[in-house]
Amino acid sequence: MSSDFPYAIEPLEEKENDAIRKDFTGYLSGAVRVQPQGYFFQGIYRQYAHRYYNLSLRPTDVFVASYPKSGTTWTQELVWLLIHNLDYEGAKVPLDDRFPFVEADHVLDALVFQRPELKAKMKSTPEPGERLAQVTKLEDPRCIKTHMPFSLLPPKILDTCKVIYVARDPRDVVVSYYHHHRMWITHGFQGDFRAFFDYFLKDQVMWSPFWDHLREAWERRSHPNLLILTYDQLKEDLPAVIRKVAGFLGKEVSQEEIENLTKHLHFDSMKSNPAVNAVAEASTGLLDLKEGGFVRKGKSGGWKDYFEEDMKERFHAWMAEKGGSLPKEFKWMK
Ligand code: PPS
Repeated sequence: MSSDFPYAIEPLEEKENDAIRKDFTGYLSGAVRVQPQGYFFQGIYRQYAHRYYNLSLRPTDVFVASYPKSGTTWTQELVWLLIHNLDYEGAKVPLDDRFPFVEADHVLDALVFQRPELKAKMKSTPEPGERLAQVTKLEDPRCIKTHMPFSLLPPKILDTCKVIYVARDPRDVVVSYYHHHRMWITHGFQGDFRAFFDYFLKDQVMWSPFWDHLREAWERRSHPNLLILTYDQLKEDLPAVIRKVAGFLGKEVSQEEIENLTKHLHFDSMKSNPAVNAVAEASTGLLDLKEGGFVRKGKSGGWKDYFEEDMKERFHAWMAEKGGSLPKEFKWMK
């Protein structure tokens, strides 16, 4: 703990770390937890924690924040287009360059700098801190993606800039996150879905615990600079979400513009759009577009094809115990 980062970062038990290093071949620096909530990260996070927490903010910044696999990319594309007055030509640039992921460095470093055999496979190798530097160099208005919970972001974030937080049913999140962990060599997950499910329920995956992450956003929901959306809302009525986000960002959109944007953001068009479906990242060697690709199935309720009976019960008990009133607020538990 230091004055520029107020939380303790503790390593996991050595036995737990050994299992994690074996099952997640990208996690060479092992894993740590940030107390008091126990947020789980690769050990390399130690080098970045204070830099994320003290990120210099601008009043024109717009953040899209989420627990991973909650509809971040979908929301980013929507937000970027609204902010840039529906510049579809400009939106052909890879999303990651237009709307960088501020904490990407701490996912990349372990792989690139400690595993020479993987480095050899990469077509280009990011430098440490490169992604954070990219964010600091962006012109206004900056669009920034983060998976950090509020407590690990700059404390003044909501008093300074706008944040759109998107949340998704954790049962769909765990399925999507499983495929994600198998696709990205930065995670390199070796196990099957059941094994990943166990890690998820133990909060031993990056950016967990899920419920604390969501609760931190929910507690701030009345702040005028925070808008909370859900993946289900985007699925059920995208034009209504576009109107809501436009209002939040102070943008006017006509009916025709809403219709065109709805078409652009449709699952089929996102799936075939190389600027948003991680083709650029795949070309560097960082991920292998297997497992159905980055824009994969795009379903609500797809978890039903993955969960066996005992898993349904365990997940339900976990939601009831850890989620408190949240699963009901979000209509994820009947
Ligand atoms: S990440 O890696 O955390 O930023 O991933 P994230 O973007 O949050 O989530 C990826 C999931 O969102 C789905 N997706 C969409 N669903 C419906 N319509 C559209 N347009 C869309 N774009 C992305 C994507 O397919 C991932 O979900 P799964 O369940 O894996 O398909």
